[in-house]
Amino acid sequence: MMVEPKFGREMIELSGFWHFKLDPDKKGEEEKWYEQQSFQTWDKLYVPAPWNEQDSAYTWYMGTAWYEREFWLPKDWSGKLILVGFEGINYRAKAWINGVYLGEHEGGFTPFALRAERALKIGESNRVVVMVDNTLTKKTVPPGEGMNKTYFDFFHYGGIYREAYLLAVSKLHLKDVWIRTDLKGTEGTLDIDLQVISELEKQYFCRLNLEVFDGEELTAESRISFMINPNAEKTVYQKIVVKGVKPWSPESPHLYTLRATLISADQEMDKKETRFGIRTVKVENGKLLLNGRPIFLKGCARHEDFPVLGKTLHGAVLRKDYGLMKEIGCNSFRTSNYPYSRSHLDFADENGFLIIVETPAVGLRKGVERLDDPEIIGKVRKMTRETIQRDRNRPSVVMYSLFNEPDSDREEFRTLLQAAKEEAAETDPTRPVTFASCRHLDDRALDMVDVLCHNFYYGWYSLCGELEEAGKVLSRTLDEIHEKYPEKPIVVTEFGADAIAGVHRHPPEMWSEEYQAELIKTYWKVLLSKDYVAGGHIWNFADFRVGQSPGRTTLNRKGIFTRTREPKLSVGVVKELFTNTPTYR
Ligand code: GCB
Repeated sequence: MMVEPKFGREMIELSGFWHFKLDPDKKGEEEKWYEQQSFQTWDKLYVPAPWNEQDSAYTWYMGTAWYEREFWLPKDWSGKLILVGFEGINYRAKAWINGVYLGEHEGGFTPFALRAERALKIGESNRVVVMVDNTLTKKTVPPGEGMNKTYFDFFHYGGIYREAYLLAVSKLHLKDVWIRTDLKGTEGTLDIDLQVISELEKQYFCRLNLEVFDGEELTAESRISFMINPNAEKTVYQKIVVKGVKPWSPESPHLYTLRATLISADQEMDKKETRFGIRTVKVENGKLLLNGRPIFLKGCARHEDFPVLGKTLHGAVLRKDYGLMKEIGCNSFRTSNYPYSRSHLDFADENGFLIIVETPAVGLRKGVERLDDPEIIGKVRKMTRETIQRDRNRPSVVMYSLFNEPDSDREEFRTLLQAAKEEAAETDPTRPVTFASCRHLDDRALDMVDVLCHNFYYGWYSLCGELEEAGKVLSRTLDEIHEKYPEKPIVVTEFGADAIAGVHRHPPEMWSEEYQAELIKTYWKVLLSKDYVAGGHIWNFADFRVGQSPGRTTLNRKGIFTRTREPKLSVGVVKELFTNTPTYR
């Protein structure tokens, strides 16, 4: 699986079997396991995939574990800058190559890359060792106290569960390309920031050739020249106008590619291709507008979860899920409760899905003593930045959700939200921001966001078995929220009921397939009756693994599909509801 489409650079993927060993007493660092020469006594696990479902001995393990593998580095990588990259390690990681410490990263859902050339042997075999620690505390983000005591409702997998790779770039290279788009009539404007890095000892004159491709056809181009100082970083800005634009939309998800070629001393130093779409997203007069038209988000919130693979959604599973979502008429989902993999969102760009990208800031409630604790604020800022930086060029991303169900009825939450908002605005001011609230009328921070997102469970956690009453309370609550904030569209980001596949009751009863289907119908009718509602997401697309508790029957069963994607009764109902709900209204 590619880390970026058409990376255009030299890469070595590190997928495959790695040696693996638990370190419950945390002795590994002191005993310098990273300097060890033989790993024959260690177990073997597949990467990428969490450790939990690869062996029953590891399923409930929380703590430190070690990974090791060897790889060959080709001779022609000499003289380049080399990074070892990890797309996702849950939760904390430290890495060594050939016994040399490279660095660490905290945060289970965002990518990181460490400089490696000082540790590497070119044209030889090399050894990479990674220590992973998935211990939860009240100060991790998300927080928790144990595998069955998470402050969030999904299984706490551990390990290297997204791709790992080595990447070679030249000493003068493009670190990042950021494209903001605007559209007026059929004319598109691209505001492009290109971050150039030089680790050369002399000042260099450079040229950047920018070419915009519509498929194979070159539709616009531009050139910029500049000087870059020795060992410096420079952000170069360029505006490009594209005429006769084919805008990106759910019904026509048209994608363009920007090819940036960096040239110095008549030599091509680097080339980076970035995929983007031209479209606008705005909140105006209480509506969420895509390309100027009020849009209605319909879909199911998701999780990255599948038997054995755990949090690693293999391309074949993603392909199947997108097929199913399209079949039943979805046009949207939220990456609840953390950013999903790049491939997950590549499909969204290609298939016209409207995505609310959520950061990993879930569970900031109950046991967390102070939400304005500087340590928590620091971690939330960093994860917000890393989440947005990765996905800000994607046309599918229409909103950032900065938290899921925080204690937003606590006054201190405003300080935390303010920090996350600042970070989001600095990283990308072009999308509306929100968070998923479960505090509704008691929420003290709704004034601070652009769109109101609410998770409702009337008829499940309250008003048990009382669907008619649940519908009335939902309707009343939505109206009251709307009265307080008439200028903000509302998206119902969660509603649902557990249904154990195969359990049937007439008349419908909680836990039966019929009850789930009836609840969805009841909610949908209410949502469609409010013109200030800009969408609804069923909780959840598929059943997913959770920790052990009396409220869960081994899985969270609110999926309309089972964990292995077999349909429950609701699927037919949802297909009917969604296909009869237009995308624009
Ligand atoms: C919620 C949470 C989600 C849970 C869901 C449930 O409000 O946002 O993480 O899984 O309810 O099923 O209880």
